[in-house]
Parts: sequence; structure tokens; C-alpha cells
Amino acid sequence: MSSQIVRSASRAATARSLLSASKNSRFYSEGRAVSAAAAVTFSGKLPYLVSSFGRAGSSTASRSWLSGAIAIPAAAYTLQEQEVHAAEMERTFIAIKPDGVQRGLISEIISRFERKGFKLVAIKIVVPSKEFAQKHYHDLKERPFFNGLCEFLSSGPVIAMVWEGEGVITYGRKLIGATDPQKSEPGTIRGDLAVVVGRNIIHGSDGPETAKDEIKLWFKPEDLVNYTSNAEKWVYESN
Ligand code: DAT
Ligand code: MG
Repeated sequence: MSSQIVRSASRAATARSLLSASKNSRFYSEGRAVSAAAAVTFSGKLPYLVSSFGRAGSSTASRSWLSGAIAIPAAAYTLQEQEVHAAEMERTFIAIKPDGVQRGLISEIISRFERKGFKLVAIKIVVPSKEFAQKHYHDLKERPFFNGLCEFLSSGPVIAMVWEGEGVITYGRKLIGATDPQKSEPGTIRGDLAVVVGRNIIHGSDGPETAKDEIKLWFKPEDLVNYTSNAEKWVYESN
């Protein structure tokens, strides 16, 4: 446990320098709020962190939740972890299209992202209007299939999601597979579960800018949930 904490502390130092360089106070304050909640789970389990890892100011958020010397340093530990993730994690927009929903593939698709180690931070079921679909696919408006594509996307429920994780934009596209399922590798979502390009069951953002724009189009900022998954320390630790 102690070596793990040392590693966490050094990763947190990197994250802190990133954070101060970018002056991104939004992530920082979200990290504090989540760490305060997470401290409830850890309180009493890491008492030896008191002198080594407590740091000035880090316990402020936890005081309204907890009192006592044990909980405060535990909050410092989870604060550092949260800072690391806030600084490093990217997000992507993923949607299960009406064909995936109608074919009963929601849990199959979600489980592929979940088992990989990515974290779900927003999800909803929605029937988009055709105008909304046109906004979503605006970069394809010159293509001959544009109208049919937008008709299709707005024809039934879509599962709209935001997934978070290191490299999730690029790797999400790998999990999804090539646009044309005839060319998608076996093992990918489209390769395993779809046959033709017009019914390829899933959408994923194709780059950081698209991800940002699509998340903004489909979700309000307050729909995105910041939390620490119990799996994170097992998914992200290095040796
Ligand atoms: P992707 O969904 O892999 O990002 P894209 O952005 O090029 O692919 O196209 C968006 C969707 O449009 C795609 O998932 C399915 C549909 N589409 C693409 N090419 C098509 C084609 N040649 N005929 C019919 N539909 C097509
Ligand atoms: Mg695309």
C-alpha cells in the first residue's frame, strides 16, 4: 500500500503542475468536491497518511462531511488521485443508434466500453428530431446519404452517452470498428454486430474537437457526472 501511495503522490505532483500551468480552476474544484465525498469511504482505513500526505488546504472540503484526524488525510489522498484524473482524462460522445437499440444491443455495447475500463459519465435515451440529427451530422450534409441518415437517426430511440478515460476518443473508435461493417475487424462492435454501413448501430466522436462539440450538442454541462470509480486505481496504476 505504501508504495502505491508514493506513486500516487508523484503522479499527483505532475497533475498539480499541469493544473497550475493551465490554471484550470473548474477541474480543480470539482476534484475537491468529489474527494470530500470519497473520503467517507476511505475514512479510518489509511490512518498513517496523517503526517506524510496531509497538506495545507486540502482538507477544507472534507470538514463539513467529517471530523477527526483520520478522515482528513484520507481526503488528501483521494484529492490527489482526483486531480490526476481530472488533469489527464478525456471524454468522448458515443451513441447507440436506433438499430442498435431495436436489436437489443444496448447492454452488449455498453459492456464493451465498461469492461475495457472506461467510465460512463453521462447517459440518456432520446428520440432526436430530424433537425437535431442534421446538426449532429452537419459535416456530412453534402453527401448523398445525408437525408436518409438523418431520417434514420431520428426514427427511434438513441442511447446518448459520454465515456471518459485515457485515450477514450481514439480507442473508442477502435472498439467501434470501421464505418463499413464489411470492413470492420472481427472483435469490434461493428465487426461483430453489424453488416451494412447504413445500419452500423453505433456512433463515436472521431477526434477531440468533434468530441467536445458533440458532448455540448447532446448534453448540458450539469448532466456530466464527476466521480471516482472504485476500479480506477486498478485500471490506471503503473509499476
Ligand atoms: P463514422 O460513423 O464511422 O464516424 P462517418 O462519420 O463517415 O462514419 O459517417 C456517419 C454515418 O453515416 C456512418 O456511421 C453511416 C453513414 N454512412 C457513412 N458512409 C455511408 C455511405 N457510403 N452510405 C450510407 N451511409 C453511410
Ligand atoms: Mg463520423
